[in-house]
Amino acid sequence: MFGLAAAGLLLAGCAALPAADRPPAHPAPAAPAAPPAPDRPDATPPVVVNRLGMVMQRLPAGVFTMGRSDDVDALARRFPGVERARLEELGDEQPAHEVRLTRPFYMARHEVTVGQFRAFLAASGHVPESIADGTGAYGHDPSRAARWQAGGEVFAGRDPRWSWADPGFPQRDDHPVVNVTWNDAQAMARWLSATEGRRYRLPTEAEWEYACRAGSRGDFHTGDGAQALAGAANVFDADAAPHWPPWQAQALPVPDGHVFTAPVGSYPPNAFGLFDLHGNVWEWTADWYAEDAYAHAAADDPAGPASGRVRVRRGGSWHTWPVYARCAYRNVNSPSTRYVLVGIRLVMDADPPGPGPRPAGGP
Ligand SMILES: [Ca+2]
Ligand SMILES: [Ca+2]
Repeated sequence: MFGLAAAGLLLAGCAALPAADRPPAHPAPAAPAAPPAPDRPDATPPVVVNRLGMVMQRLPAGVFTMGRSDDVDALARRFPGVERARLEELGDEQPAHEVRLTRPFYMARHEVTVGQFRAFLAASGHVPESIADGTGAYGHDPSRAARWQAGGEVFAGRDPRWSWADPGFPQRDDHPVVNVTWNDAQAMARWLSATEGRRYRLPTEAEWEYACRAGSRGDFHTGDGAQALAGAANVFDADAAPHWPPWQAQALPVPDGHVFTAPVGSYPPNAFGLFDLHGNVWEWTADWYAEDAYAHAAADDPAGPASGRVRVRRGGSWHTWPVYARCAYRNVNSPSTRYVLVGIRLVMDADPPGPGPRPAGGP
């Protein structure tokens, strides 16, 4: 019945159209095939490499389940060494909910490297926040690590002796940059947007988790439980544990080859072709944090709360326990935080650029 009625309405609608808008009474002859346009580059190629050498990987639009689907008991079975009270604090990962990202977008295959950040500073004149405000950053002080007991500050700082260029452990140009603030990330995205003619920005939380999962549903893109990270990520591991003995029980039980940061791309990529979403350095996202954000999130392209005090970072780091390197885990910092575990990964809009570059992100 409904179908017939709807068809009648459609026919009535057709009849009312002005002649120019009516469907043709007979099939129109096929239009000649449009000639190829060799002078117009594809606006959305699979990969774009920018002037800093960042390889931007095109990710498809899609639907995924954001957040953790199961309860604390199930999580405790997968992470038996973690105190129950810690697992019970993870309510902000729920409720799991379906999210639709309606547009394709590009994400950098790798975290921003030390070399890329240095090139950005040289070309843009940007002064990193830790230097501009004179308070410095954090660093690894081996003598402090030896005295450290769980509960205190693990790293030394803030101190002007530490910065993005020196976090107190060796880093080459292909290591991920650390001690960079959310505001530094915004500045980098703004500069790239202005110079590349494409809109660069930080990923939303939803985009980050979608990218991390790459179609998987478990704790990690490689599966469930800490063991799934063996050979797959740089986290707090068997080689790092002797440097921070109180955390020994939480370490990945096998060596991952790196006590501190690893060169980006040292482990296999996920199904989207992205590296190091788990571990190496935490990655800033665009979103303000709210503990109950998922209860109020839009189903399409959620962008987090309209305001807040702290921004979300994701993915864990070289010093992070496996349980906190899961795709679903959410952590936060103020936008001016600089730390030895926190870095940057940028995304780029796939939409064809408009008449001029648009501003990147919020304030
Ligand atoms: Ca490690
Ligand atoms: Ca990472």
